Amino acid sequence: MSSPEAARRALAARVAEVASRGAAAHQEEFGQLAARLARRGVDVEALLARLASLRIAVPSWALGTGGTRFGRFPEAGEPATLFQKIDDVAALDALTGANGEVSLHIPWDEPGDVACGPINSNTFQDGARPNDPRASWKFGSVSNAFEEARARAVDHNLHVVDLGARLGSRALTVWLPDGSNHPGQHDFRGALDRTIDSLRRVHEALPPGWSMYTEHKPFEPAFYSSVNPDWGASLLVARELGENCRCLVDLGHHLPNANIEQVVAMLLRERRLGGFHFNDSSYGDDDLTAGSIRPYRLFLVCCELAAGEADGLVDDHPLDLMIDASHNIKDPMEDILQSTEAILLAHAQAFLVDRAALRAAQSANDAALAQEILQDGFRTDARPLLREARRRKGAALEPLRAFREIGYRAEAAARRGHARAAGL
Ligand code: RM4
Ligand code: MN
Ligand code: MN
Repeated sequence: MSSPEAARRALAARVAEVASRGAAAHQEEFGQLAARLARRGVDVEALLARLASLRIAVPSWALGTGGTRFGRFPEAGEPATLFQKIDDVAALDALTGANGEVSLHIPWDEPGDVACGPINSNTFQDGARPNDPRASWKFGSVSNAFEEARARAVDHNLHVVDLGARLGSRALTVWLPDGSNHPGQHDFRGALDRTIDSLRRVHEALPPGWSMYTEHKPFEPAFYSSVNPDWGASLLVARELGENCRCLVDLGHHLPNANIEQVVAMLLRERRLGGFHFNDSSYGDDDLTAGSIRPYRLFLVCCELAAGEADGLVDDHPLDLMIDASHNIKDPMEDILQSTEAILLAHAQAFLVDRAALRAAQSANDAALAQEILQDGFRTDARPLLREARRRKGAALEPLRAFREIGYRAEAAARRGHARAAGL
């Protein structure tokens, strides 16, 4: 049997072989775009280097088919263990050159030995004490009225930090299920006080160099109120906890028509933006492929990131970019490849916006020109830049097509059968 190292080398060789077939067509398209951009004064090499440096972490919980409360339809060949998930992440990275990091969810993916990005605690399920009224998380975790339930939630987060520290992670993402289902059920102020008090104990125990990210969400699983419902509350919590706490923006965690790009701008201004969970949605926390419903909004978010970066607002803390999607009917890896492509493309288009010209138009109150400048970036087909950045890394020109051509899933199905791992 071949070693994992040999398997990875074989995979890279197959990816390279597929890429070589499209090389001539790519060179022609890239050459034309690069020449056009250079004439406009774009430093194409610098842009390629910036694109090549983007890292999009893969959530361990998204490597298997998710589903809804109505049912799940898992495919053969899905990973059954964390090690198989890590193999899938390595394959995604071989294809995109941008997915080298995994974001683990504890206890779903309590690992052996892997390198990881931000690590996630889980107080929304309670396998340990579900029916113990003083200790269960049924009525909340860090905000619970009972001290014992809160203490368990704090301990769980400390355990996750401890694991993360051993794995080389540098950040804890805290998304809380805490909230209420019925008006009057919660003392809003008391619940927030208890939340801050509990999270302070976690924040104070963070190892040096670590960050904590608070992830807001307006509803679900609680349907009347959430303890951290929006960016304002998230910022408030982060400020009260201290300088190592920042806010994480999950694009699906906003009420309809919320101006998420403005939220991003505000958090950047406060230097409290920690990172993203990228996905897309029509209705709520749909967890659909990034950029599949509102690609223009994704672009506008990336424009704020590009502007914040240019203005030095992320110098002290690079942003953690992650996917948080769920795959009900698609092959999970194919969906992650599509999300990764959409996120990279939106970044590339945002980097292409002539920011000096945009600022001049804004200063002159020229709304029409400002819009033209912005949309010029969005309307540029920047895909040849992504392909070139990948080509230079030995990754695939077209990751999704290559994924199919190398027959990754069929081979995984032959090896793994129909078992599947725990998770969403
Ligand atoms: C939540 C939130 C968290 C994710 C869980 C599974 O809605 O988005 O980030 O960890 O779902
Ligand atoms: Mn999320
Ligand atoms: Mn979510």
